[in-house]
Amino acid sequence: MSATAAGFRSGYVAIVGRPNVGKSTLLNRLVGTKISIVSPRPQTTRHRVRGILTTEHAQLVFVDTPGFQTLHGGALNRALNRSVIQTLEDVDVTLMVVEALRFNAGDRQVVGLLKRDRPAILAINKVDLVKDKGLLLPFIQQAADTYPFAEIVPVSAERGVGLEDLVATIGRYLPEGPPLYDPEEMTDASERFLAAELLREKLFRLLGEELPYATTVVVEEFKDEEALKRIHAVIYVEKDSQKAIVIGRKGEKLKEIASQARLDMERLFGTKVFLDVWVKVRRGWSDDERMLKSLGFES
Ligand SMILES: Nc1nc2c(ncn2[C@@H]2O[C@H](COP(=O)(O)OP(=O)(O)OP(=O)(O)O)[C@@H](O)[C@H]2O)c(=O)[nH]1
Ligand SMILES: [Mg+2]
Repeated sequence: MSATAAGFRSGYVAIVGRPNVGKSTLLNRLVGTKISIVSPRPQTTRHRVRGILTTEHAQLVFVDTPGFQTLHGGALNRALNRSVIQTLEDVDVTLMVVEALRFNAGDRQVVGLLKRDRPAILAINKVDLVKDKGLLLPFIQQAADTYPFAEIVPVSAERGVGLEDLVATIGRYLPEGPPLYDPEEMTDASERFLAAELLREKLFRLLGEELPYATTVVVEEFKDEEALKRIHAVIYVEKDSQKAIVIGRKGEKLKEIASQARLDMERLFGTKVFLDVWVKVRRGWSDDERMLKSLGFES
């Protein structure tokens, strides 16, 4: 197998950054499949999601992380931030993501988390939004003055610009070694986890204001049947009034949420899906360490 040839490199790469800079979009684009959910709202990602990219020369195991933020308190946000900090300890290379021409206090906080004992590469994302490309060079210079990044690479995760260069660059900083995962694999996440996430993504995309932040999803049953997968999921909310909004008039909202999620699941799994979704109230779930644990969040 050529993958174990001399000079092959492999390792873990943490994708970190403040919320909404495009970390999950980048992971999906790098791996070539949607394994991490994406929405226009900050703080969409709540779990570490691993995506595997195997090339002729290297295997990069990306770990997508929640956007690091300190504006909101609460047990959930503390748990998310802890998981970012833990991930940084566990990886070989850090890939920090920022938005082109923006380097704000949130980005500086993330810089403060970087470990000086291992390489950090900066991806400047969303360059497709920069009309005057002449502004990029001074921005790169400014970023370089902020931290001793090993490399700085401009990209557009959405358009797929600069990604080959990024992959080759990261590869050079990984230790030599055989692949850590089967080269055919794209993620180690279970279908059950991915199903819960796809449903959660629809909550982020279809519910207004603060509501997505008051919701979480648990898949209670995931059954492989002959020609279909049977999935039973529960959307947890904080209060009765939120439950009514998620369900909507005559159940229309919930129907839309479930039907979009089902289509995504069918696309990802390549089979028919029967999806049954219930909405339940669990008062204060997002600010209760014990409840978070029972809902599948790492402590
Ligand atoms: N124009 C443009 N938009 C992008 C690009 N990459 C991501 N986006 C958009 O930015 C928004 C946030 O993307 P995500 O991938 O969810 O960002 P994230 O950093 O994972 O966010 P959190 O998980 O909330 O921390 C979405 O609306 C994406 O479509 C890009 O290269 N160009
Ligand atoms: Mg994300």
